[in-house]
Formats: sequence, C-alpha cells, structure tokens
Amino acid sequence: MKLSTKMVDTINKQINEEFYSAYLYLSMASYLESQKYKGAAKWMEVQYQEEIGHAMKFYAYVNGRGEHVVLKEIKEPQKEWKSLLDVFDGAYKHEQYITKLINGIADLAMEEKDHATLALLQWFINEQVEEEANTSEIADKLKLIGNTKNGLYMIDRELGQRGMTTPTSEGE
Ligand code: OFO
Repeated sequence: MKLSTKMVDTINKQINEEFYSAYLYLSMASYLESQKYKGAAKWMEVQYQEEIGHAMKFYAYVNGRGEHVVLKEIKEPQKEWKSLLDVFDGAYKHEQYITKLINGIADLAMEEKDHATLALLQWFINEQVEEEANTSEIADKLKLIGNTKNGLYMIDRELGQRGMTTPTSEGE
C-alpha cells in the first residue's frame, strides 16, 4: 500500500517541526552557555541531537516508502529566555505541542487504515511520553529550588551528566 499524498505531506511537515525542535534546543543551548549554565547547555545539545534523530527517522521512512522528502524553510527560534526555569518550561510546552502533532498524524493513519505508519508512530508516541516527562521533571525541580545559588549549581552539574550518554543511538 502506497502512502497517501496527505500522509506524505503531513510527515513532511513533521520533519520540518523536528528540525525546528533541533534549532530551538540549539538556541536554548547557546543561551544557557552564555549564562554560564554549562551543564544545562550540554543537556540541550544532546536534546538537539535527539531531534535531528527524530527528523531523520521520518526522513528514512518517507524515502524507504519510495516517496520524496520535501524540505521547507525552518523558522527562526526564540533566542532569549528569562531564566533556567523559563528555558525548561518552554521546552516542556514545546514537547506538549509536538505530542499533539504526533497524535494528529496517528489519527490520520488510523483513518486511512495505514498500519505501517501507525507502527512507526508508536515509537514516536512512546518517545513523546519520555520527552514530556524529562522536561517537566526538570522544570518542577527548578521550581522547588527557586533562585538559590547552591541549588542552581547542583542542578546544572546534574544536567551536564546527560552528555555522558550516547545520543547517537537515538532514533534506532
Ligand atoms: Fe522530536 O520530540 Fe522533542 O520536539
């Protein structure tokens, strides 16, 4: 069964959203670095890599189904935030938005009885549960510690540990 034109268009739009997510997290990483939150900046760099992995997973799927990936302009991401909490709150809100988009594609796949795409989307649905949990847990921690210098130092150090994992395994 060939992918419908509507499905190809929808996944192409999602590829753009995933690249935009990468762009947004890279922008967050640079902002954090400029604010001397080196650990949090590292965390965001890993997140950037994950998003590239998500885009490429859809890319490989569309190509693998014999269709054409059409790349569109990526919009400019936000570049300033008010605080470390503001960054992670923004990341959490962004992930909620992405979850809605993924669920929308799953609805379309169900309507079209497109089981192959649904199987791919199952991976993304699980991934979004994780993405939302990760960002909201960090935002909650930051709310608890408030503006205490010690707390911010500790959490920045903890976030920096994420760089030790293997982001390249993302999307497999
Ligand atoms: Fe691709 O999940 Fe985040 O945005």
